[in-house]
Parts: sequence; C-alpha cells; structure tokens
Amino acid sequence: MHRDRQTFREWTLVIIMKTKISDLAIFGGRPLFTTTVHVGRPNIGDRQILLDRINRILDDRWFSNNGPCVREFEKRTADLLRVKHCIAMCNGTVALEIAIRALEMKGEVIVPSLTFIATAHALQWQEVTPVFCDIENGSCNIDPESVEKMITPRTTGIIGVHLWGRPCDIASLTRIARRYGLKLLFDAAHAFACTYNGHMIGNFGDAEVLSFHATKFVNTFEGGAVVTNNDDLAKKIRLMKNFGFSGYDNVIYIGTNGKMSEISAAMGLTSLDSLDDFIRVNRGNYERYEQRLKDIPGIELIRYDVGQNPNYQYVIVKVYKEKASLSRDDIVKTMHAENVLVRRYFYPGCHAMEPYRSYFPHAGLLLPNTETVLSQVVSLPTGTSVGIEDIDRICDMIQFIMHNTREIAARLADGQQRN
Ligand code: T4K
Repeated sequence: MHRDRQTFREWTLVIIMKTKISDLAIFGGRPLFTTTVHVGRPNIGDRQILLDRINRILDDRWFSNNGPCVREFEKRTADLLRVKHCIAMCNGTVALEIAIRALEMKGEVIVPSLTFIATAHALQWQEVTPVFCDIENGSCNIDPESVEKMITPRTTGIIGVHLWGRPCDIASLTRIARRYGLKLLFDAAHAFACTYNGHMIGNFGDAEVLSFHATKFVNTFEGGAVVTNNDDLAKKIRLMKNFGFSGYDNVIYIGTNGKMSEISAAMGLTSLDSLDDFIRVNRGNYERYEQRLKDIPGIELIRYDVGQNPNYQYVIVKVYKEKASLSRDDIVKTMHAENVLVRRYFYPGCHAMEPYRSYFPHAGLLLPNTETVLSQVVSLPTGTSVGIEDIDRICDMIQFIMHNTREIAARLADGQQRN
C-alpha cells in the first residue's frame, strides 16, 4: 500500500503556490496537479498476495461458478459482518435486483432520491416504481417521517440507503416496515464494515446489499453481495443468481447470472486482508481534512459519528452559497481545472434523472431537503492513493478559493475562464 501512495505522489506532485487569482488554472495558471487526482481510486492491498492468488486460479483452471475463492470470500465476509448468509454477486446492482425480486417487492417501493442511480434503477428494472422520499436535514439520510407520508395501498417495501457509509435511522424504518407490513431492504453499498449502535451493518431489515465496485472501500474490481439472516431468503437468492440451478441439469426456479468470478473474489480476499490498513488511512485522511477545513468560512465537512465505526470512505463537504458568495458548481469547476476531480455525489438526484424526471416532473417539490443538499455537496479525494501531502495541497487550494470567492465569481461572470 505504501508503494501505491508513493507512486501516486511521484506522478502527480507539482508544488505550485497560488498567491493571486490569475494563478488559478481556470484563469490560465498552471494546474496544481499534473495528473488528475480522483475521488474513488481503488484500494489495492498487497499486490504480491493478489498475484499469488491469481496464479493459483490460473493453475487450478477454476474461474467461476462458486469456486474456492468465492466461497472463502463469502465466509470471511459473513464472519466479519456476523451475519448468517453472504451471497456474492457480479455487482451491487444485480445484487439489488435479485434481492428486490426475491423479496417479491411489487407496485411501489419508497427510496431516497439522494443515492446512486442504481438504487432506483434496480427497482424500475424489476418493473417496481421507485417513490422518492426526502432526507433528514442533518444526517442527509432517508427521513422516516417522509417515508411514512409516501405510503399508499400500492407500497410493498422500503429501501434505506446508508449514504456515504453513515447508517440511516434503521430503528425507525424497522418500526414503520412492521407497522405497515412492508419489506425492508438496505442498500449498504457504502457501509461495508460499519456498525449501527454496536451491531455490524448487514444484519438489518430483510436483507442488505453490498457493493464491491472498484471505487468501494473493499473491492472485487466489480462485485456485490446480498447479506441476510433469513435462511429461506438466502436459499432463494442463491438459486436466483445461478439460473435457478439446484445441482446438475436441475433448474427449479427462474434465475439469472449474478455470479462473482474467482478473480474478483481473489481481489476481495486481498482487500479483506488489508481492511484495517484501509480504515487507518481513510481515517487519517478524513481527520486531516477535518482539521484543515474547520475554520474556512462557507464550507462544512460532513462528520462521521466515531461511535458507529465508520469506514471513512467518503469525505463530503457542504458549500453554503449564501456564506461563500460562490456556488458549489463554480467551486467544482475551479477545482477540476486544478486537476482535482471532486464529485457532486449524487447530483442531480434520482428524481431529476430519466426516466423518473419524465414520470414525476414535480417530485422535487416534495423533496426540499434533498434539493438543498444536492446543491451543496462535494466529494473530496481520499483512499489509499491519496497522501496527506496531497490533502494539504487540496486544502490550501480550497482555502485560497474560499478566501477569494467574490473575485472568482466576478471573473467567472465576466467570462474570463480558460476554455
Ligand atoms: N448503491 C449505491 C449507493 C452505490 O453507490 C452504488 C455504486 C450501487 C448501489 C451499485 O453498486 P455497483 O453495481 O456499482 O456495484 C461510481 C461507481 O461506478 C459506482 O459503482 C458507485 N456506486 C458510485 C458511487 O461511484 P461513477 O459514475 O461516479 O463512476 P466513475 O467512472 O465516474 O468513477 C468514479 C471515480 O473513481 C472517478 O473519479 C475515477 C475513479 N476510478 C474509477 C474506476 C472504475 C478509478 O480511479 N479507477 C477505477 O477503476 O460511479
């Protein structure tokens, strides 16, 4: 891991102090980094151990269909999360689709709009209508009060999302689901290895869905899983992800191909080996951002609750335009010019993307908190490819931008940016 960070720094570091507005790359200055600094660079773990695993896969000529690496990855994940069943899949979206189908969600299912589009698409793909509810102002997670308001006779379920790895209000959602007889699924794509009131995420609702995409805290290149304590549901999901095969030549259920490959599982096992290192690095990065950004007016870092054992995979700041005198989008544009590819996760919200935008053109009116937060959030680079020195430079730049917002805004309004 140390080598990954070293290589990254050698490639990217050009020390440029910004002292005047014209030093900003957007106005013609030299960019702060010579190559792009990304949000979501994959964590790699120990390269040699990964290559050894891959060599074994090649020697054994067993590449897929519930091979030894997948079985080990499922066992280690289930043990870590202290959950009975982990069914590994080819990605988190297919895991969501299969879980939705296995739970027999139909009609309408309530989801927050502030999530990655896959949460909504997985429903629509199963011809279930996603009904978008609002988020809580403080936590930015699904608001149980808003959920309750959206329930109709057609509602069959709720999907809660642990956005940016911070657990949503599981207790209230569980109460609502029980009261109305609804299925409860959690999209835990961001929350691998996190806890909720001392219990591992993965144990709540009817099932929880994980993503092991390259950008995730633990990755399998592409991958996902459903985790559940329900034996019957686990059995059904296992069949569904393998065409419904129950032994040779015997199909007993409609299914699809949701299997994880051996090479993916090898990467997942290597990620699991380094899990504590990933958390340590992520936490160090987050704390550095926290320390460096705390006194900068107009922005606020969204804090993790240390008691919930976060994985610190996302570092998110909110920009308050009223205080900053510069919009979030102009800040993003200015940082992109410096080769810092911050992201607006998850602008513009699922309700503002197709096909939902056309289906429910006025959905935004019912989502005031979501609309506000969507105009404020910026996701900053972190993970094992980002060094503390990189973070210091990014923070110096943010500080410079935030101290010169009026002049930057005026120049942008004047069309002075470099194209
Ligand atoms: N639910 C939630 C809440 C999710 O966030 C996701 C996935 C899912 C469900 C679905 O799970 P999967 O089916 O994906 O397993 C990225 C990911 O593609 C997506 O998986 C992830 N959420 C989402 C948060 O982020 P984009 O559209 O931002 O991807 P992209 O290509 O712009 O990459 C993001 C950044 O990562 C870039 O700055 C480049 C960097 N990157 C990316 C890849 C793939 C790398 O440095 N190396 C890489 O290999 O969606």
